[in-house]
Amino acid sequence: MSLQPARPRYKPYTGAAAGWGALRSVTRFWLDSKQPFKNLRALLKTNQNGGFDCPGCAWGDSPENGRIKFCENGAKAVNWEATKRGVGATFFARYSVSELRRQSDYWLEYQGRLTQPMRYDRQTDHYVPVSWDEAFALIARHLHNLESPDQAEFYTSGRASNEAAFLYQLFVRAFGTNNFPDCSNMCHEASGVALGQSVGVGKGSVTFADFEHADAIFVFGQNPGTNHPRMLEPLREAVKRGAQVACFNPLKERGLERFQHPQHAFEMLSNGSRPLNTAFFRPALGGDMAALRGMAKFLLQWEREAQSKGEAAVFDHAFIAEHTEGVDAYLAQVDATPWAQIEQQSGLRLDEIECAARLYRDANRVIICWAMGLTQHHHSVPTIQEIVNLQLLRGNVGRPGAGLCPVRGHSNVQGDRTMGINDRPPAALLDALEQRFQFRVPREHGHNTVEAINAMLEGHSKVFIGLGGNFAQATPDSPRTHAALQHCALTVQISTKLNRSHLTTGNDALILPCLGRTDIDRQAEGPQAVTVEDSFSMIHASYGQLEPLSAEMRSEPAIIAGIAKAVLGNHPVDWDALIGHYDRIRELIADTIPGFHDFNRRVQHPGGFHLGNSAGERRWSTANGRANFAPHSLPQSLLHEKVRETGEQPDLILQTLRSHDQYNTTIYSLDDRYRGVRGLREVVFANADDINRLGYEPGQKVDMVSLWADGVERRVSGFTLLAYDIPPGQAAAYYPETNPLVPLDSFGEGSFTPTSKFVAIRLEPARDTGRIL
Ligand SMILES: Nc1nc2c(c(=O)[nH]1)N[C@H]1C(S)=C(S)[C@@H](COP(=O)(O)OP(=O)(O)OC[C@H]3O[C@@H](n4cnc5c(=O)[nH]c(N)nc54)[C@H](O)[C@@H]3O)O[C@H]1N2
Ligand SMILES: Nc1nc2c(c(=O)[nH]1)N[C@H]1C(S)=C(S)[C@@H](COP(=O)(O)OP(=O)(O)OC[C@H]3O[C@@H](n4cnc5c(=O)[nH]c(N)nc54)[C@H](O)[C@@H]3O)O[C@H]1N2
Ligand SMILES: [Mo]
Repeated sequence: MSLQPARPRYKPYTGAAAGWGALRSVTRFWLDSKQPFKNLRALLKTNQNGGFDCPGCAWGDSPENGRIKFCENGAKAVNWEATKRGVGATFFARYSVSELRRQSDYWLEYQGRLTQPMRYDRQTDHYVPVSWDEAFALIARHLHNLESPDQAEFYTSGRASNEAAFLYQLFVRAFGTNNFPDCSNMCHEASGVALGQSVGVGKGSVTFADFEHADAIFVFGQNPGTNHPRMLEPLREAVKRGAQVACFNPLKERGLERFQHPQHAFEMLSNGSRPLNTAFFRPALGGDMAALRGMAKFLLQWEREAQSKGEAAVFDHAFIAEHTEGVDAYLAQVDATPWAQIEQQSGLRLDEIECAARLYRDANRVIICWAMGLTQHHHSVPTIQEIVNLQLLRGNVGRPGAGLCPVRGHSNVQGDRTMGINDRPPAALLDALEQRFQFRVPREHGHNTVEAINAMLEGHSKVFIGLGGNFAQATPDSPRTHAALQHCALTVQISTKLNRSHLTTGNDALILPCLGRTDIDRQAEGPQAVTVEDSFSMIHASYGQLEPLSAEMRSEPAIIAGIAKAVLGNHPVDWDALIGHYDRIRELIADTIPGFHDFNRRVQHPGGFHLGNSAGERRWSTANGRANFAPHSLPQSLLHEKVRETGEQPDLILQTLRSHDQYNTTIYSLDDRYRGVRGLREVVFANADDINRLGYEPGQKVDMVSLWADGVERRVSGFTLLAYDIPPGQAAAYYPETNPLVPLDSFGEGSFTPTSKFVAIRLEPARDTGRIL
C-alpha cells in the first residue's frame, strides 16, 4: 500500500462481508505500519485480559480469554496507531501550515504519529518545537487572561480513558466551567436523552449474554459489517439457533445481508455464505419512528382481537401495570396516528410493517439495537422513545434476552460520560465532587458542541482545548466551524495523529502529542493501565503493549495533570502524585462516581466488572420512579421549516455516512470495498431513476447544495454520481467531505445532534465537468 490511491473504480461488490477481502485488507495495513511483527504480537493482545482495549468501536466482548477478539477494522485501527512513521520538528520545518492545509485528510493522518509538542508561529506560518513546561505555561496564561472560565471550551473525543476523562472534568470544573462539548453530542446524545427520560438511565439495558437468549434482534440504522464487525458474530449465532434478525436500513449494507466470519476457516474456504438477516426493511430516511408506530398500531389491533376472542394477550399487562406510567395516553396517540401518515412517512408498505410487527410479536424476548441512522435526525429523541414504547408494551426491558441496545461508537465514549464529561451534569455528580474535593463546583449548564461553535463564532469563547478527536472536521457546517476555531486566542489539540484541527489554528496554537491505547504508559511508579467502559457497561483494564515511538509523548492523564498544575497549582489535588500511579485516580473515581466502589480491586477481575444498569434490573431512576411511555405524535413533516421556507422541493435527501476504510475523520484508504468503490471518496450514491429524472448520467460530476433558508450557501463540488441500490429520493455520501452541507442550526430537538442523516439537497452540474469514471 502507498499513499498513491488506486485508480478510481466502481463495481458492485458481490463477495460476502469479512472473508478473504478482509484478510487481504488487514494484511495491507499490517505491512504498511512498517512494524508488522510487533503489531502482530500486539494484535493478539487486543481485547484480551492483560492486553489493551481495541481503539476501534465500543462493542463488548464475551469475558472468556483466548479466542481472537479483533476484527478487520480493529486491526486497521491498531496498525494505524502503531506505526513507525512520525511527525515532529523536521516535518513541520518542511511544511508550512498553509501548505499542509492543502493536503487531504487522508494524507495528513498518513504522515504518522505526532512525536513532540509544537507551537504555532504565526510569523513564519510553521509549527516549531516547544517544551512541555512552556506549553503548559502558555495555556495557563491564556486561561488566566479570560474574564470568565465560561470563555473556554473543553472538547473530548471518546477514546479518552476513564482516568483521563475523570481528571479532565475535575480540572475543568475546578477551573470553573461545565463547557464540555463532546463527540457524543454528534453521536448517541439522543439515545442518552431519550432513555434517561423513559427508563431513567441513558445507557443500553442489555449485556453481551443477552444476545445469546434473544428470540429476535432488531437492528435499526446501523452498519455493523463496517462499524461494529464483532457484532456480526452474535447476530450470526442468533440466526443459527433459529432467532430472527430484522434490519431496518435504506441501504442493503453488506454484512447485514450476507456474512461469513474470517475466523471460521471452513466457511471461508468453501466460500459459503448464508443470509444473515431474516428480514430486511428499507425505510425512508427519518422514517423509522413512523415504522415503529405502525408496528405498535398492529400490536394494539391484535391485542384488541385477542381480548375479544379471549385469547392470550399480546401486551404484557402485568409488567405495564407494575412498572410503567402513561400507557393510556400512548395508546390513544397510537390510535390517533393515521395509517396513511405511517405509510407515507415510513416509506414502507403496510404489509411490510405488518410483517415486522409479526416478527416482533412472535418473539418472546426481543433486543432492539440502533446507531447513527436513528440518532442524527430532528426527531431522534421521539424515535428512540418509540422503541422504548414498543419494548414496554411487551415487557421487553429488564429480562434476560430482551432490552434496549444503543450501539456506541468510540471505544470509551460511554465511559467518558460516566466520568462526568457532560455539559449538563446531574446534580448528584456535582454534589459528590463538591463533597470530596471541597471547592465550589459550577452548577450552570455548559456548552455542547453546537453551542461551543456558536460561542467561538461570536467571540464569547476564546480558548479551545481538544482532548483527542478532530473538532474541525467532525462538526457540521465546516467553514463556520473553521472560522469559529480561528477566532480563538488559543487552540490546543491533545492528539496522536495530525489532522485538520491542528491546521485550523487560533491566534496561538499548540499540538500536544499523546500516547495511544497500544503504547506502554510508564510513570514514576511503573507501567500503568487505564480503564474503559463498553456499550454493555462492562468496565475493564487496558494495558499498552508497544514501546512508544518517541520519549517526548506523554499520556493523556499526564498532559491533563500538567495543564491543571500550571493553571491551578496543587488545587484541588496534588496532580503529580496522582500521575505516579493511576490507582490513585481510580480511588478518586471510587469516591465520587456511583458503581465504582472498590474499583482497584474489581478491575483486576479478568474481563472486568459490570457497572450495573438500573433499567436492566427493572428499577426506574426516573422522576416518577416508573418506566414512562412517551406519547409523541409523528412529526408533521420530515422537512424542517427552514427547508420549506426556501420554497424549493429538494432533489434528494442526503445521509452522510462512513465508508469501510475510515474511522470517523480518519481515512485509512480511499476504498469502500462493500459498496464497490475504489480510489475515490467524492462520490454520491443515488437511485438510477432519480439520476435520470434529474437529467444526469451515472458517472457525471455534480455539486451538492443544501437547502436551508438563512442566506448562507452550503455547497460541495465535483462529486461523482454513482447509480446505487438506494430507495428513490435518497442519496448517500461520505462524512466528513459532506459536513459543509449540514447547517449548524439543523439539530435534533432535545439532543442538539447535527442532523447528519437528513440533509435536503439540490444537485447542480459540476463546474468542473471532467469525468473520473
Ligand atoms: N470501522 C469503523 N468503525 C466505527 C466507526 C468508523 O468510522 N469506522 N465509527 C464509530 C462511531 S464514533 C460510531 S458512532 C459508530 C457508527 O456506526 P453506524 O451508525 O453504523 O455508522 P454510519 O456509517 O453513520 O451508518 C449509519 C447506518 O444507518 C443507515 N441509515 C441512515 N439513515 C437512516 C435512517 O433514517 N433510518 C435507518 N433505519 N437507517 C438509516 C445508513 O444506511 C447506515 O447503514 O461506529 C463506530 N465504529
Ligand atoms: N456528517 C457527519 N458528521 C459526523 C458524523 C456523521 O455520521 N456524519 N458522525 C459523528 C460522530 S458519531 C462522531 S463520534 C464524531 C467523531 O468526532 P471525533 O471524535 O472528534 O473525531 P475522530 O475522527 O474520531 O478523531 C480522530 C483524531 O483523534 C485523534 N486520536 C486518535 N486516537 C487518540 C487517542 O487515543 N488519544 C487522543 N488524545 N487522540 C486520539 C487523532 O489525532 C485523530 O486524528 O463525528 C461526528 N460527525
Ligand atoms: Mo460516534
